[in-house]
Amino acid sequence: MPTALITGITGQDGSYLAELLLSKGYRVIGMARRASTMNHERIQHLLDNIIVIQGDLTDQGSLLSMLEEYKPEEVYNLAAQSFVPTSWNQPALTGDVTALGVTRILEAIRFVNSKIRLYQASSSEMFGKVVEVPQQESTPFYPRSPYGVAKVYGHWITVNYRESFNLFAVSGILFNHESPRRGLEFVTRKISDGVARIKLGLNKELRLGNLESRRDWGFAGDYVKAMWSMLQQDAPDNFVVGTGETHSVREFCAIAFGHMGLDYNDYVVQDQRFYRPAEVDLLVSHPSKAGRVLGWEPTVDFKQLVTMMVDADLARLQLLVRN
Ligand code: NAP
Ligand code: F7E
Repeated sequence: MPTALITGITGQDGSYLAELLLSKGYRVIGMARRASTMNHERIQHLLDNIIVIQGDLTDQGSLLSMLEEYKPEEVYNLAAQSFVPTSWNQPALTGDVTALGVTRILEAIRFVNSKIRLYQASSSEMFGKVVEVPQQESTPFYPRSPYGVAKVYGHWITVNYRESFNLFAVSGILFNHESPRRGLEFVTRKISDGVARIKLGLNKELRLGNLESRRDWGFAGDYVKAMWSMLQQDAPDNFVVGTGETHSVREFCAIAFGHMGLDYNDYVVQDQRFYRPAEVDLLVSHPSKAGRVLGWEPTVDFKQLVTMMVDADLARLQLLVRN
């Protein structure tokens, strides 16, 4: 039975990846940081089948000791300060966790067992103010937030340790992926939750920022399959993963409200508070390498993703209202 360690197991992707690895017969170890209240909501249904241990990307010792104790063959580094607006309020913390945290994981692998395979969760935010459309593995980076800058560091230190120390370290450059488990502050989930609340009469409006920015949105459950597949290749590499389609926040709203028989124009209020100091206007992937080498392709299209999220939030809130 192979062992995999997932940092960021309590996050959206951590929960889907844990499910995938369990279904493949892995022993799954999840690293979670200590909090005064439990935040195991996304992995509650898995707790009997996985081992959750305390650790933190800012703490080198915790990373070293977990590799020594659990001896994983694969490490998936999903932990990060991942919310872009927070990266302007807490830029140093974002750099410590999202950038230097990657070096700490790489150092732990180098010292404990350099045969361990590492997946680093890189991001389309690295393309930022895009210099070519669509974006592929060779597209130069132009990050637009402290988060994007930190991810560029994480990407290059991964490549550097691959080249310096011959580690099997891959960088998955994933475009936005969403699900009913997405954090409530990200725009897709904010919209699906907002629509469901308006439908149930719990809210009257939904306040958003820039409706014109465009993203390449896919389903998180599909993307964790690409992560796993990258670690099963003969050699480590970088891969862009996305749908190859781009849609605006406005389009997301139109479908989400439309699905409930509502017109978004009647409810969405644009609010300067949700605009960013520097925006990423347009992201769209060219994922042909992932298709060719990994055999990966998305199974959920944009409309299915939006309606899946709205339906899930409606069902969740209906249950809450009833109780
Ligand atoms: P997420 O839901 O925000 O999860 C982030 C995880 O990191 C959480 O488990 C969080 O723990 C943990 N974490 C934060 N700071 C930590 C620290 N100092 N030490 C240890 N753990 C820490 O993010 P996600 O959407 O699942 O994304 C997973 C990874 O992919 C992230 O690295 C993200 O930047 C990257 N990424 C995401 C997307 C996307 O569209 N989702 C696209 C490209 C790349 P708590 O639960 O305690 O907060
Ligand atoms: O914003 C616009 C906002 O916060 C998407 C993270 O997973 O994906 C995510 O980063 C767009 C932006 O995600 C609101 O200005 C409008 O243009 O959902 P988001 P993100 O910044 O793309 C990448 C790939 C990651 O790696 C990150 O970790 O939506 N937008 N109005 C809004 N965004 C938010 N959050 N809230 C609004 O009210």
